[in-house]
Amino acid sequence: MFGAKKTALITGIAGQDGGYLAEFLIRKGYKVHGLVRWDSYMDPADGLKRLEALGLTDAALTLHQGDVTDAQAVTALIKAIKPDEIYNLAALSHVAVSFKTPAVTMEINTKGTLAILEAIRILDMEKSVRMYQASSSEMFGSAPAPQDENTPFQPCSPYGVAKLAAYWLVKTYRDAYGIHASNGILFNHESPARGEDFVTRKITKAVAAIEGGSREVLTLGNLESMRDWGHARDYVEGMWLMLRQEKADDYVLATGQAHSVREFVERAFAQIGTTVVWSGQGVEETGRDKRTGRLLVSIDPALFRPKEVNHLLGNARKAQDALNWLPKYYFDDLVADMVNADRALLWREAGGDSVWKMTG
Ligand code: G4F
Repeated sequence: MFGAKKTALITGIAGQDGGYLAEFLIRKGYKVHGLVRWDSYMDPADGLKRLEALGLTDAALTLHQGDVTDAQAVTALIKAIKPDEIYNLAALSHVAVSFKTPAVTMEINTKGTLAILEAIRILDMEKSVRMYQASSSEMFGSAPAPQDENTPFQPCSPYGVAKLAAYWLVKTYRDAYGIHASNGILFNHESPARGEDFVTRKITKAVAAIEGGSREVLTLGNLESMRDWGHARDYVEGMWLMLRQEKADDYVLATGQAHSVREFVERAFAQIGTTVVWSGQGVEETGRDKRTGRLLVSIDPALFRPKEVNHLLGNARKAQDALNWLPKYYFDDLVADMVNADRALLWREAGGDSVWKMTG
């Protein structure tokens, strides 16, 4: 497809999207470099497990230990590897955690982005590199659904505010210095590689464990929030497509369908043949197995956030028209993929196997 091999740098390569994007780019013939934070590097069994699971070992890509908040080191790395494309996926990505660590969230999510933009400018790489910035639908916050590129942002969390500041930095550097930098405003995207502290994976892991008998009850917070959930595999392709455009721009990626956390729970249990019936109100609400009456779901007030984003529903029309991007996975396929992957994981663990193929 290309003459010379293209070089890409992915920050946050150890995360869900980082792994899928690295796999995608390697298949496209790229030489991939990844920036990995010290704690992922020091505990490779845990920190690099997604890359290992995708079969992405050191032979397939080059990992660099570092941190996006270290501006000098980021500049030195970009100078050394001279990437054609930079995908900035490094972030503190858990919204609830951002309420507990707001300053760290701003450091990583905003100043980390600034470090990359400044490196491009300082190194005079404005015309030689293209940048993708992982912006987020969380920036829409309490803006009424559906949301698209023209919806005014109303962030509701330190995470959303930090991502919005980074979004504006990207636009500002694009306009001021002519840098080819695009914001992907991605709605929630999940997969079997999703972290277990996000609600979808928490649910699918618990459903598999309840089915397998190793767990009793799933405990959740707000069941009513609506999210537009897609599959991470579809979304990394969208990131790459944004950098194929002659002009940098900002794009929403979403499925155009929203479901509540409650519906996700129901669909996930349906995947193992269980119907959930609900009773009670608020924190007293419970979900039980319709057939046996067994308690399956309870509510913990500690899992509610200081401020909630109630309804995210994306309109990805612009990406469809300009990038020819359409998701392949919708809600039912996504839930099925995640529950089945967690069932398989449990089987392998029960058989003494680790799902993550470790290489010494
Ligand atoms: O899975 P979540 O933690 O994802 P959230 O907050 O929507 O953020 C994700 O999507 C954003 C895109 O819009 C990304 F930018 C961000 O990095 C991240 O990937 O929570 C989803 C919903 C929330 O309303 C939350 O209050 O689920 C609700 N929820 C209910 N019980 C729970 C739980 N969330 C978590 N994490 N854990 C619970 O027990």
